[in-house]
Amino acid sequence: EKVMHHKQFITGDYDTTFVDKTPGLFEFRKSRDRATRMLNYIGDITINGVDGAAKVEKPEFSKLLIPQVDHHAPFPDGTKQILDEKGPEALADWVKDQKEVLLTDTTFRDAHQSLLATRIRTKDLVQVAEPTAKIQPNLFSVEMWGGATFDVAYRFLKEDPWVRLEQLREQMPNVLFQMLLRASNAVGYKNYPDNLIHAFVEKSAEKGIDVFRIFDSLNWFEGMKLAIESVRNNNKIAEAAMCYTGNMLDKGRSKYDLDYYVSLAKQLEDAGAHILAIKDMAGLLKPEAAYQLISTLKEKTDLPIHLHTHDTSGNGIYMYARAVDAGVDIVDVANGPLAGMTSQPSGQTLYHALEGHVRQPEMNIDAVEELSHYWEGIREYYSDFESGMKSPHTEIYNHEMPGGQYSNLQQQAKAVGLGDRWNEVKKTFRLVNDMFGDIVKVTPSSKIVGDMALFMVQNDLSEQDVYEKGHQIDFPESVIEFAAGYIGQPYQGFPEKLQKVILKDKEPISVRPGELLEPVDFEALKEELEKKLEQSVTDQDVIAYALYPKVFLDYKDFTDTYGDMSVLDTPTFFYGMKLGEVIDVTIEEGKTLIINLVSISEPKPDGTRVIYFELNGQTREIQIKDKS
Ligand code: 3PY
Ligand code: ZN
Repeated sequence: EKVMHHKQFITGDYDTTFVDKTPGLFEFRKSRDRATRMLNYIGDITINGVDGAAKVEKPEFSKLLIPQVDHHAPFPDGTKQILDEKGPEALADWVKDQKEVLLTDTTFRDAHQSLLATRIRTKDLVQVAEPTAKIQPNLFSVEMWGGATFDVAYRFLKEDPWVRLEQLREQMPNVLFQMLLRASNAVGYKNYPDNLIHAFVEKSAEKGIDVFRIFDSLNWFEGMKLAIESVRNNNKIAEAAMCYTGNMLDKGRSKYDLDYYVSLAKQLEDAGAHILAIKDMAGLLKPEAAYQLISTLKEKTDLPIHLHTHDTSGNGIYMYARAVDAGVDIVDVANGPLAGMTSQPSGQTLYHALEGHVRQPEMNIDAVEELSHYWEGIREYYSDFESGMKSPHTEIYNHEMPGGQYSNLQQQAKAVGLGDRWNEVKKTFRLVNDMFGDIVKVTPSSKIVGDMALFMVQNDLSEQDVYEKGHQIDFPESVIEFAAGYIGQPYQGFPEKLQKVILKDKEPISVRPGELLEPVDFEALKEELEKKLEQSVTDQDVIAYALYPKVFLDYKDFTDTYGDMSVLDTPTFFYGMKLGEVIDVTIEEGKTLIINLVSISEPKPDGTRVIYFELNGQTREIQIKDKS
């Protein structure tokens, strides 16, 4: 009652600052019932649209087609059982013994990271998890975590990535779960203290991750050792990745040649990797290069080889076919409707491409096509996040931007007014790469190259200008950190002349940044967090807070205000409701709310609108400030 009549509440203007300024009401807000908080969220989205985005009329979507599988039938055994019963070494041996090429399905992670800005929500993944696990029990793994999913879940989807892991694990008990781990950068964009990496790996393993694909954004072996060790200590699969960059076939560009990859692979094997991954994050690996690289690696190491690519150029399937001939053990594919372009090649396409080949992957193709009907529907939900790339893009071989970065950098360029100079930005991206000494470009090093490219275009700086006037220029923070050694050491070092220009009097470091960082005091951090939030927190919360303090607190703030909105269907989450629409929302097992949006008033002089809902048959009024 007291809360309902508080002036600020009535205006609907009650973000956290409201709580900070009026702490006496805190308890009341907390106890506001779940349904009211949910109606506030739906009301706000209906009137104002999602954060920052202009309000859009809710489109009509077709009904989702979820393949029917027998819920009572047990899950067929898969790779998960092999790992759990026999351990990672035996699993690696099993992989090498398979005649057919094995598949990792990336639909749950990299595919939507690369096509839809990582926006697919947990609900949309969980409802197809059991069908996927029953239709494709012979997958090597499902990649469903890591990379950008962790950050984006909290930041934009307002859901807890650990809950995603837990819920999917329940629905897919038979297939290995795989995540992408940015070595010392974990699932973030900077180096973290060693004990945070250990804690993150340990908790992820405990909660259900089996395969950790570990990469360093500069292919710096020193940066990867710790994560490999950490995964091994948890008895999970350490899949060490070499990022493929440049063009092995170009004899005029010899920095990353066959010998380079072979010697890195051997180092990773000696460090205890169970599987070797080739991570072709930009889709630069051409078919003949793949053939040479993989046949040589098969000869020079004993490791199974797992190949990852992005189909940006349109060469993905042919490249995979050559890799299969060379003996690759596992390749990454996505389900058709979320495949192609900046995503992975389609699994179904590969299946058909290899018909008649002794290594054709096993697939219940008709059932997999049923799954594709589901993903087709899901992709519609997220059309606002499409990058707009409509056709194969061979320019990738020039600019070398990773699959996930292209649309991101394009958005960033637009945001700073460089939308119509996009071609110049792409050219400058490559120029910066060459100025930096031709480096591996993948999160976070790719972001640094992007920052520098935008900076140069924005300030009309040529390469010459940078050397001549650079002493008076303040470069972007990320570029300075890179030149100072804080994201690790690039192969063959950082060009000295440019390093001096960027760093001025600052001295670069040459040790592993993690060695210089204070370990996280988890006890103290937990106390701090519980005090801040006035509630008890889990170990997972503490780890998330250590990785992303602000993102995590903003997420908690959201759930304090609105509750857990991961229970809403995706169209309602993004677009709110239409007049007269009825939805049902299961907020917990056996507890469903039927919500009807009855009417919306004209704005009052202060801009507030009254929204009338029917909630399980009872009228509810919600006041929302119209921000338009
Ligand atoms: C990530 O780090 O998120 C990537 O997908 C890199 O390719
Ligand atoms: Zn990728």
